[in-house]
Amino acid sequence: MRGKFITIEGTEGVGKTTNIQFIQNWLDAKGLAYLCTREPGGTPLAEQIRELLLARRDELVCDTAELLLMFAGRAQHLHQVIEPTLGEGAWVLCDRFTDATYAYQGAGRGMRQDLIAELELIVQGSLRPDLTLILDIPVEIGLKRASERSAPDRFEQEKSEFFQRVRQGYQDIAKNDPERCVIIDASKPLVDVQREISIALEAFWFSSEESG
Ligand code: T5A
Repeated sequence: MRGKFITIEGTEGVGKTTNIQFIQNWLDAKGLAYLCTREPGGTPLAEQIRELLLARRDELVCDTAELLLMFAGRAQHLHQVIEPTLGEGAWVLCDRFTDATYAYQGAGRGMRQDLIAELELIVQGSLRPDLTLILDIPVEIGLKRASERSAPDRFEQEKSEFFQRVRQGYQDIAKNDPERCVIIDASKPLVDVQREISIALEAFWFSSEESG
């Protein structure tokens, strides 16, 4: 049986990395084989693309180049890692995926949604995540958390308005796909955030078992 594909999303500093460890503990407790990965990245080539994308530079990166680099890394990641792992029956837990492209390049940069959908079809075919946890916090709190942790990368240099649009983009994604997406209030203390994540995971597990 094919494995399940879980993604975790949200704006900057929302707590994805922190909560991935918690999700891994849940997967371990269920005795599931899984692979934890991230985007951009996940293979040597895609990690190099990640470096290209995140590096601060004097040259202005054009929106189309940014979009195509995201999907170039994703194509490699899917081909080399995600598809084979799911095919072997293991689960995949991925820190960001195509929802990030709709939120950042679509809602944030203003690139056309139908263009992103076309690339999504070329690169992914019908593959979509089975469950997406969207961690949500006011932009300023996330940026503050992120800045306390490390120096800003190229995306984190953007203005607050950019991240407001990205946040709205994620909320729209969740509204349009409520079966797959669960919004988690990540402004709460970690223990409360993880309780909400746990409820979402158990509900997903129950419905997966039900559907065989
Ligand atoms: N991108 C990506 C696109 O534009 N398009 C795409 O298609 C894709 C895939 C890199 C960038 O790429 C862009 C989006 C990104 O800008 P990334 O590495 O996932 O993606 O970047 P970040 O969102 O910047 O990830 P971070 O690692 O910065 O943030 P996290 O993982 O969300 O946050 P985390 O866990 O490191 O937490 C930040 C701090 O907050 C604390 C933590 O201890 C940590 O110090 N914290 C809390 N504090 C209080 N209460 C809580 N509940 C807390 N939870 C965490």
